[in-house]
Amino acid sequence: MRYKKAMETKKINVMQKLLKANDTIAEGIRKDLRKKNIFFVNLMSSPGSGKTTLIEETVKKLGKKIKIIEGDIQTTLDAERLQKLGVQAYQINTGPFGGDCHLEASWIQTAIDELGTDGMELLFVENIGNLVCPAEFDVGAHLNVLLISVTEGEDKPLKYPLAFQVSQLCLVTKTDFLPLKNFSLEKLRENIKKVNPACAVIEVSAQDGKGIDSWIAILKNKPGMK
Ligand SMILES: Nc1nc2c(ncn2[C@@H]2O[C@H](COP(=O)(O)OP(=O)(O)O)[C@@H](O)[C@H]2O)c(=O)[nH]1
Ligand SMILES: [Mg+2]
Repeated sequence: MRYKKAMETKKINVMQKLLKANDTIAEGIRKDLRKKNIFFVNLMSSPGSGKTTLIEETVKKLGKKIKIIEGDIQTTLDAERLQKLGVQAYQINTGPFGGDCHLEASWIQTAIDELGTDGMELLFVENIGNLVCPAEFDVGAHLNVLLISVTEGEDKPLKYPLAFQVSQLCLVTKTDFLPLKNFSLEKLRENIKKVNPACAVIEVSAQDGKGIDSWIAILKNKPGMK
């Protein structure tokens, strides 16, 4: 029993050290990109909420000054989707290294070094699809954005509060599905407010273009960078 407790304490210490080291690297990334006037946005969501699609729509509007770091356990599919639009995208796969479900700041630094910062005005990280682990690791972004699609249910902010608490903006995606769904936007907004009253919320649809102009305006305004 005492041995188990000692092991647990050791585990907590290691995790705290790991997170502290990660935070230091993340802060360095944030400062360095701010100096270079590069706005860094971290997109988090469940798999399939529309992260890559939103980046595609953003690239179509803002062009090639965008670079992207893609996080997935396996495949280079998302990086390939974006490269087709003529932008630089760097794929990180965690599968060969144990299948981590988050990205760490040191990996982001390596990816930035590989991409180079010349000509870059906006950097996206598409984090690994889930509402748990990415919220625990600061990647050095100026803005954390949480996407939640209308097909996921209004209860997710209550079930996965940390993901909503570390985000300054929540995008409710796939609103074109609303007429087909038994889903209350009001209830979702209420639940987001319960866990993070400061989180801004906008509704978007890549299908019919709803909210995309507001999203682009937010990116141009660079909240969190100044
Ligand atoms: N109807 C609808 N489908 C969408 C929208 N955004 C994304 N999708 C679809 O949802 C699926 C998952 O999108 P994807 O961008 O790959 O999600 P990711 O896993 O978060 O990167 C794809 O089939 C997209 O075409 C949207 O606004 N409306
Ligand atoms: Mg994707």
